[in-house]
Amino acid sequence: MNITFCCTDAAPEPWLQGLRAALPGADIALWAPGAPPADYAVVWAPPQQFFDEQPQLKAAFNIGAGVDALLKLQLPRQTQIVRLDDAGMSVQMAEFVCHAVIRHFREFDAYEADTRQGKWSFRKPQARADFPVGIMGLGVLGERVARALAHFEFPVKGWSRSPKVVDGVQCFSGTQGFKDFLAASRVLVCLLPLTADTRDVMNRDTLSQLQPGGYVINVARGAHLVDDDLLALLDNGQLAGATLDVFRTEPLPAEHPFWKHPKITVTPHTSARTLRSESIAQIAGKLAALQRGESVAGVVDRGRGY
Ligand code: NDP
Ligand code: OXD
Repeated sequence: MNITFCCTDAAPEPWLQGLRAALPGADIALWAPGAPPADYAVVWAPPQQFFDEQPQLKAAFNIGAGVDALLKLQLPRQTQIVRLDDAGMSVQMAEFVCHAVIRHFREFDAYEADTRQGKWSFRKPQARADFPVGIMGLGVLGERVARALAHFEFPVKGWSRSPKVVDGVQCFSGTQGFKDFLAASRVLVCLLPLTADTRDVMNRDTLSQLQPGGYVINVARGAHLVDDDLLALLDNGQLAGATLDVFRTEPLPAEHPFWKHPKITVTPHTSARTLRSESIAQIAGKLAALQRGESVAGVVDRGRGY
C-alpha cells in the first residue's frame, strides 16, 4: 500500500515517522509535484495540483474535522474523503467553550479588573436559568460540548439538520426549528460545518433573535459570521460580547476591528487542535478497516458538504 502525505501547515517529518510506525507495511512518502501515484493520501489544504496528479486515490484522510477547504477543489470522483472524527478534539472543544461561557457568566473579567486595582468587591450572582446556551451543530464536537455544559447545569439547547435526542439538551432541528432555537438561547455557540446552507448563518437577523444580553461563541468557521452585523449589534448594546476563534481571513488581519473591540475576545483558531498521535492512530485504524472492506466513520458526503 502506498500513501502520499501532503499537508500544508504541518511539519512533515514527525507525521511521516508516526505514520510509518503505525503502518509498518506501507510505503509512505512526502508528496512533491510529479510524485508517483499512491493508493491513499493524508492531506490538509493540498493544492489543486495534488489531486490533478493523483486521480487514482482510493481515499484521502483530512487531518482536521472541517472539509470546507478541501471541497472547494476539483476532487477525483471515486476518492473517498475521510475527515477526523474527534481524535482528541472534542474534549478540547468542550473545555474551550465551557471556559468562554463560564468566564462570561461568572463575570471573571470584571473580577480580574477589580482585583488588579486591589478592590475586594462582590457582584450579584447571575441566575443560571437566565443563561440558556444554544449550540448550532450537534455532531461529534457539538454534542460533546452540549453534554459538558449540561454538566454545569446550564439550560442547553441544540440545533441540527436532522432530529436528535441528547440527554439534558433540548433539541431543535431543521429550518422549522431554527427560530424557536434562537429564541430559546442567550449564548450562541457555532459548531456547524461550513456549507452553502450554513455560510453567514450568524447575521443581524438571526443574532437579533437571541434573548437579551446575547453572547456569541464562534469556534467553527469565520464565514459563519457576518462580521459587520456582529459589530453593529455589539455597538448598539443588543449583544453583550463574543469569543471568536475563527475568522474569514486567517491570521486575522492586523487592521481588523475585532482585535481591539472591548467586547470581543480573539483566539487564533486554537479551540481544538489536531493532535498528531491520536490522528495517526485514527487514520491507521480506518485504513486497516477500509483494507478489510469495512465502512468507517467520518466519510464525507460531498453533496451535503460535510
Ligand atoms: P459533524 O459533521 O460531526 O457535525 C456537524 C453538525 O452540524 C451535525 O449535527 C449536523 O446535523 C449539523 N448541521 C450541518 N448542516 C446543518 C444545517 N444546514 N442546519 C443545521 N444543522 C446542520 O462535525 P464536527 O462536530 O466534527 O465539527 C464541526 C465543525 O467544527 C467542523 O466542520 C469545523 O468547521 C469546526 N472545527 C473547528 C475547530 C477549531 O479549532 N476551531 C476544530 C475542529 C473543527 P446532522 O447531525 O443532522 O447531520
Ligand atoms: C478542523 C480545524 O477543522 O482545525 O479540524 O478547524
